[in-house]
Amino acid sequence: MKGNARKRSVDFGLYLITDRRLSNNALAFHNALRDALRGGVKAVQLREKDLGTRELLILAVKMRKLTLKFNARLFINDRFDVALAVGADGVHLTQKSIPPGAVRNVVKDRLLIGVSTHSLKEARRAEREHADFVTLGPVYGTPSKRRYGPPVGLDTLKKVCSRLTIPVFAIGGIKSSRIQDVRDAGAYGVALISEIFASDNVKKKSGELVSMTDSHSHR
Ligand code: TZP
Repeated sequence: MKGNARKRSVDFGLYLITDRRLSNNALAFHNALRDALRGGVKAVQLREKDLGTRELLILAVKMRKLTLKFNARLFINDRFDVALAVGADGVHLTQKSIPPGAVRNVVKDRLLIGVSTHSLKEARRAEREHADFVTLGPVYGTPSKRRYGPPVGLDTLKKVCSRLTIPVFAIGGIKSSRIQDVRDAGAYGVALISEIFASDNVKKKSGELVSMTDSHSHR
């Protein structure tokens, strides 16, 4: 295949999402991310919604360098243009983004497409529109409940997992202690922020989570 047009696969079970505000400063954020990668994290989504385009691009370039060092996948939230510009592996779309089908028409196989969903209806639509995977949640209540809406619960997770053929990642309030339950519900993997970024030992916590979710690992 030519250039970037190689087939990519969802070869990770743990999907780390950034929130740089959980770190004290830019250096602490960089170090936390590096520790997560050292701990074995193989997929990271840059999700910093308050950044302007240029700031986002600068941070994305740094993250691309860092993730490549660890052979980890990089996704950019919402912005497929930024994802293409920095050579990321994928874009992660929200329900307000350009829909996955339209993004797919532009990017072809150059990017994996993940989509945030909150119901069976949204998840099925994402699958129909050629998403490679979805996140479904919040499964559990999170402190940030106001931002993410009420929890959908394990029953909805189970239903969505049984009706979709693409991978479903459980998101929202995911902690080590809940991984068995979401995997039992059929989740392909988990997506999370605070369990890693708010941990006082990011590398150790990452290693623990990777070992609980690594059946799709590409290492
Ligand atoms: N979407 C649904 S819940 C959520 C997002 C981005 C936040 C997940 O954060 P945490 O800290 O892992 O609960």
